Formats: sequence, C-alpha cells, structure tokens
Amino acid sequence: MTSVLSGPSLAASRAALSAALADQSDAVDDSLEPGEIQEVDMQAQAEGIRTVFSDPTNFNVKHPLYSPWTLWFDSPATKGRNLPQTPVSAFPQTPVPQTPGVAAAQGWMEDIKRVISFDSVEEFWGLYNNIVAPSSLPQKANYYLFKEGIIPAWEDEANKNGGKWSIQLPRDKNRNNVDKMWLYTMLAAIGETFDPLLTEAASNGAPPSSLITGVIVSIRPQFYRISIWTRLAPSATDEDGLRARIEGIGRHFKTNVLGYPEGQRLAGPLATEVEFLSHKDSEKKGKAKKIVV
Ligand code: MGP
Repeated sequence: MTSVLSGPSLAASRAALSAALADQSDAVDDSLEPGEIQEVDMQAQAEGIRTVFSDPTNFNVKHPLYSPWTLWFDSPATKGRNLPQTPVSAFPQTPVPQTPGVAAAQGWMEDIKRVISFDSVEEFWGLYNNIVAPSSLPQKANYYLFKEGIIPAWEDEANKNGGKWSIQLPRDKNRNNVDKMWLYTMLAAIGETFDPLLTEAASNGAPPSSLITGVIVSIRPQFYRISIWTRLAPSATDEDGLRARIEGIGRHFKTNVLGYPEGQRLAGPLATEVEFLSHKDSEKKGKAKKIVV
C-alpha cells in the first residue's frame, strides 16, 4: 500500500525525514576505517538530540495541520466512567462545544469520552504511538477522530445534513490489516486528501471547506467497520451536483487508502462494499438506497 500523505502532512514528513538524515550524516566520524564501529556516547547523545519533545513548552519542530482534531473513544470498559486526563500536558485541550446539536445528542454521547485534541503532525504521532491499536481493543469499542468543535453524533450541526462512507470487514480475516487501514484513514483525514477541493480552494484564496467531519473505527464481535463522515449528502435528484464529489471521496477511500482495485467487489459474509448512506437514512433504519463505489 502506498502512503496517502499529502499537502502539509507530506511536507512535514519530508522535512522531518531530511532533518533526521542530516543529523545522522553530521554524526558520522570520517576517521573510522571501513567496518570499524563508532563508539557512541549515549549521555552526550541524549543531551544533544533535538526532538519535538525536547522542550515541552516550546516545541522546536512543529508542522501544523489544516485544522485541529479531537480523538474520542468508547468501549464497554468506559461506559459510565470518566477517563483520566491524559498525562501529555503539552497537547492543547479545548472545551466541548455547547450547541443545540450537542444537547440533542446527550444520551448518545454519554459514554463517548473525549481523549485529546491536537493540531500538528508531531502531536498526532505522539498520540498515535501511545494509544492501543484497533486490533487490540475490546469488542464494541470505537475510536472517533473528528475535527475539533464537531462531536461524533448525527445531531451536531456539521453532521446533521451529512452521511457516511463505510466498509465492514470480517474480523477474523482482517486482524492483521485493520490497524494499517485505520492509520491510513486517519492520515488521509488529517492530511485532507479525501476532499482535495479544500486545498484547491485555499490556494485560490477562497475560504477552505472540506466535506469531511470525522472518521470512525468500530470493533464488533464479528467485524470491523471504518467510516468517513461527511457534512453533506447528495439528494436523489442531485440538483447541486454533490454526488460526484461524494463519490470521489468514496473512491479515494477504497483505492488509495484501503488499497482495493477500483472494480473489485468486496461484499460477502460479514463484509460490505464501500458504501454511502445519509445519516437521515441511518436514523430511519429502513431499507435505504446506498451509493456503492
Ligand atoms: P452504531 O454503533 O453506529 O451501529 O449505532 P452498530 O455498530 O451497527 O450497532 P451496535 O449496536 O453494535 O453499536 C448503533 C445505534 O446507536 C444506532 O442504531 C442508534 O440507535 C445509535 N446511534 C448511532 N449513532 C452514530 C448515533 C448518533 O450519532 N446519535 C444518536 N442519537 N444515536 C446514535
């Protein structure tokens, strides 16, 4: 599978990689004979290493994302309990918004705990390296990664007219894939590659507007589900021409992020296609027409 980093995330990764390589080449001792091993002064190296965590109050390397994101979590083990505050005090924390949507979703949000917010590439990796991967989470757990200020509920203003692309994968056959799939989904979300109109609009000077509000991974007894939530959903008549843009997100998710060939059919026992459903249709729980890519 190829990397899906783009825009600032890709630039940030490249910058970090070249800085690391430059540091390494500086450290090579030219007086060494071929095959001779350089002695390492661990103490001096520990003092000299420049990482983003060297200075917890003023990071010396920080690559901003297009927007800040918040990770939410729920599992049978967190129901009715408050999660302890994260020990990484350098991560920015902001209060949960108090909008009418938040009040309406109160019951649904009761067991969903806010873990942390972040707004840079470094903070994302700091978080990612310190949380449990989906394949090791208990059954019925979910991670929700949403843009800051948007709660992971249909009722939020940003979600109420939207929908979701999702794929369901049998758990036994995908234990080894799900962690990578979730990582690549998160990277595509924070790197804003799902809806590239955002980056085009920004370079024209127009206000950026991405259709993506968040991404979710759900662990269920027999399957995993990964979902991409959008602000809007196409209408049956598609008078606003939104359908093509929504389908573009689904195709990018299926081919570039999950790594399936475009024409491959995926549905089978416990598996679905990559399919789109509006939240209004999800709420109705009826037989609604899904878009499939
Ligand atoms: P789910 O967890 O998205 O589906 O929604 P799943 O995994 O098929 O079902 P589970 O029972 O195995 O978890 C499950 C149910 O939660 C829905 O049928 C709704 O009743 C409720 N629900 C889900 N979402 C995303 C929302 C939401 O955003 N708001 C509210 N109020 N209820 C929700």
